Amino acid sequence: MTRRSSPSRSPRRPRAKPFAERLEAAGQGHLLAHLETLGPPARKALLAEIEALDLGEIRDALSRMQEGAKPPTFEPPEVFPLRRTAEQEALARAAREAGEALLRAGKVAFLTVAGGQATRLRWEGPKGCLPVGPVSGRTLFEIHAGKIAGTRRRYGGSLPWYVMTSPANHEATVRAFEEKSCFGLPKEDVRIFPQGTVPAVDLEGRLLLAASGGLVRSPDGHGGLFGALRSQSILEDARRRGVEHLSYFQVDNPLIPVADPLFLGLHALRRADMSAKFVAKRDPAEKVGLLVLTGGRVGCVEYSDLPPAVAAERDGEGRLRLRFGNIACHAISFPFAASISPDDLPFHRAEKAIRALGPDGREVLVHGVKFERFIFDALPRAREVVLLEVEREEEFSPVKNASGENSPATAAAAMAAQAARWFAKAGLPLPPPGPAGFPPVEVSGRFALDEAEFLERAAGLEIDPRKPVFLDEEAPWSGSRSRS
Ligand code: UD2
Repeated sequence: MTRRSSPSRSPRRPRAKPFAERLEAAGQGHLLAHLETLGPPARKALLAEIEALDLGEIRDALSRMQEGAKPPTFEPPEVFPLRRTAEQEALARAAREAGEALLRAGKVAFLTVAGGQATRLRWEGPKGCLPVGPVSGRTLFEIHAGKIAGTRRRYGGSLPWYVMTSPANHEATVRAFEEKSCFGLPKEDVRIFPQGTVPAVDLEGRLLLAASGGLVRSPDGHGGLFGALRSQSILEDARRRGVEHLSYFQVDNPLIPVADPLFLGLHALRRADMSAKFVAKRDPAEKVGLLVLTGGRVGCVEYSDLPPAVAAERDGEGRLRLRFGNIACHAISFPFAASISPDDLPFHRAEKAIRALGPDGREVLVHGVKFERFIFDALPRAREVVLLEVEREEEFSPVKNASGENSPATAAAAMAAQAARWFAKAGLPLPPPGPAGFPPVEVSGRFALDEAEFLERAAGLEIDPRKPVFLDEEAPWSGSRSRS
């Protein structure tokens, strides 16, 4: 919602009358009275903020969304499944090799979205600073950093990590990285950059004023990524480094492999623009977006936009007809990322109680609308898309809520369960389950990125099952480390 063009605008302050008229015409007349109450510096700042907006676009975004378009139809898309034919297995082998070659050649960058407001989590700091390691107590950022270090060690090269924050958690995120020396990664290969913001409005589309001065604004959603990649010169950095594919994942999922050679290879061999991973949806009510075919294009439909009767439909084999749960992990080719401009993605609205100044100038809770763009709305723009099915217990355990389902506790349990499966495969003894109900074992990405690497490295390991075990750093690691 920023002005794209500024036809014959004077660099000086706008003349009062046309500006006032423009505000009135855009339904923003209430701002005029407020401007009158401000001292010169605050007035100047607010004027500049309003001038930078495309007021018509705000009104359009609101009304477009209120129109209620004809409900679309959703079909199952073509996917690369877990149960594979011999032909698909052969393709998977070739793809894994192609993905590994890309990583070895330094043609991949890690891309994490870690902005947004962790309201559901009741957590003050950045979501990435949540401790979830079942034994180590490591944070989401540290866990991802460990896997990135493991990937760099395995494939060599200086694969960069781009981390998108929101203005509200940017400083805290930078501090968290600095305090731990970028978690052992070379500073020059880590770029932390903030996403943009969008003004919030009341239900009539009037801009809201913040008590701290200026307009109430909120992060522009993970779809704001494409704009931020440009404006924060991340595309430039990636181009300079020869990056061809972005391995995108969200900070809230500690199980996600940060750069999966199979996924990257399938994506590259198919010359796909943007690809996505999915897990089989558990039941019709599970709150997960669905990858579907709609209007002949692959897209993602939010669970809240899917009528319950459609969500419950079964196919001939008794499976959910639409079962392709989006785990928000994408491979994005560089030219495609560079081709998407922020305005290519629609705004979604979220109605919320928003703190803003009331007509009497005091702060109140206003029933209003925040706007967000979603990364998966870029999928229908992709000419080719690979949809790869993965095992939920190996790759998906997001942290969305403070407790219960999809919480730090379930993510810690999922990490420990994964480690326990690998231990069992390797014939290693397991400590008995602790008070949280799972055996206290954890494997850092620095030690092993997947089961195959774990089995290689675990050979000859001596484990003391009387203590919690955290396997990290150098391999082969002889011994175990306790949480303390
Ligand atoms: C998202 C998907 C959902 C499913 C699920 C998988 C949407 C609307 N829904 O659920 O379909 O795939 O993820 O986990 O996306 N973020 C930003 N900037 C923002 C907003 C969010 O960086 O302005 C980051 C945030 O830090 C987090 C991620 O995006 O890592 C997911 O955001 P969310 O938790 O709001 O998404 P959610 O739970 O609606």
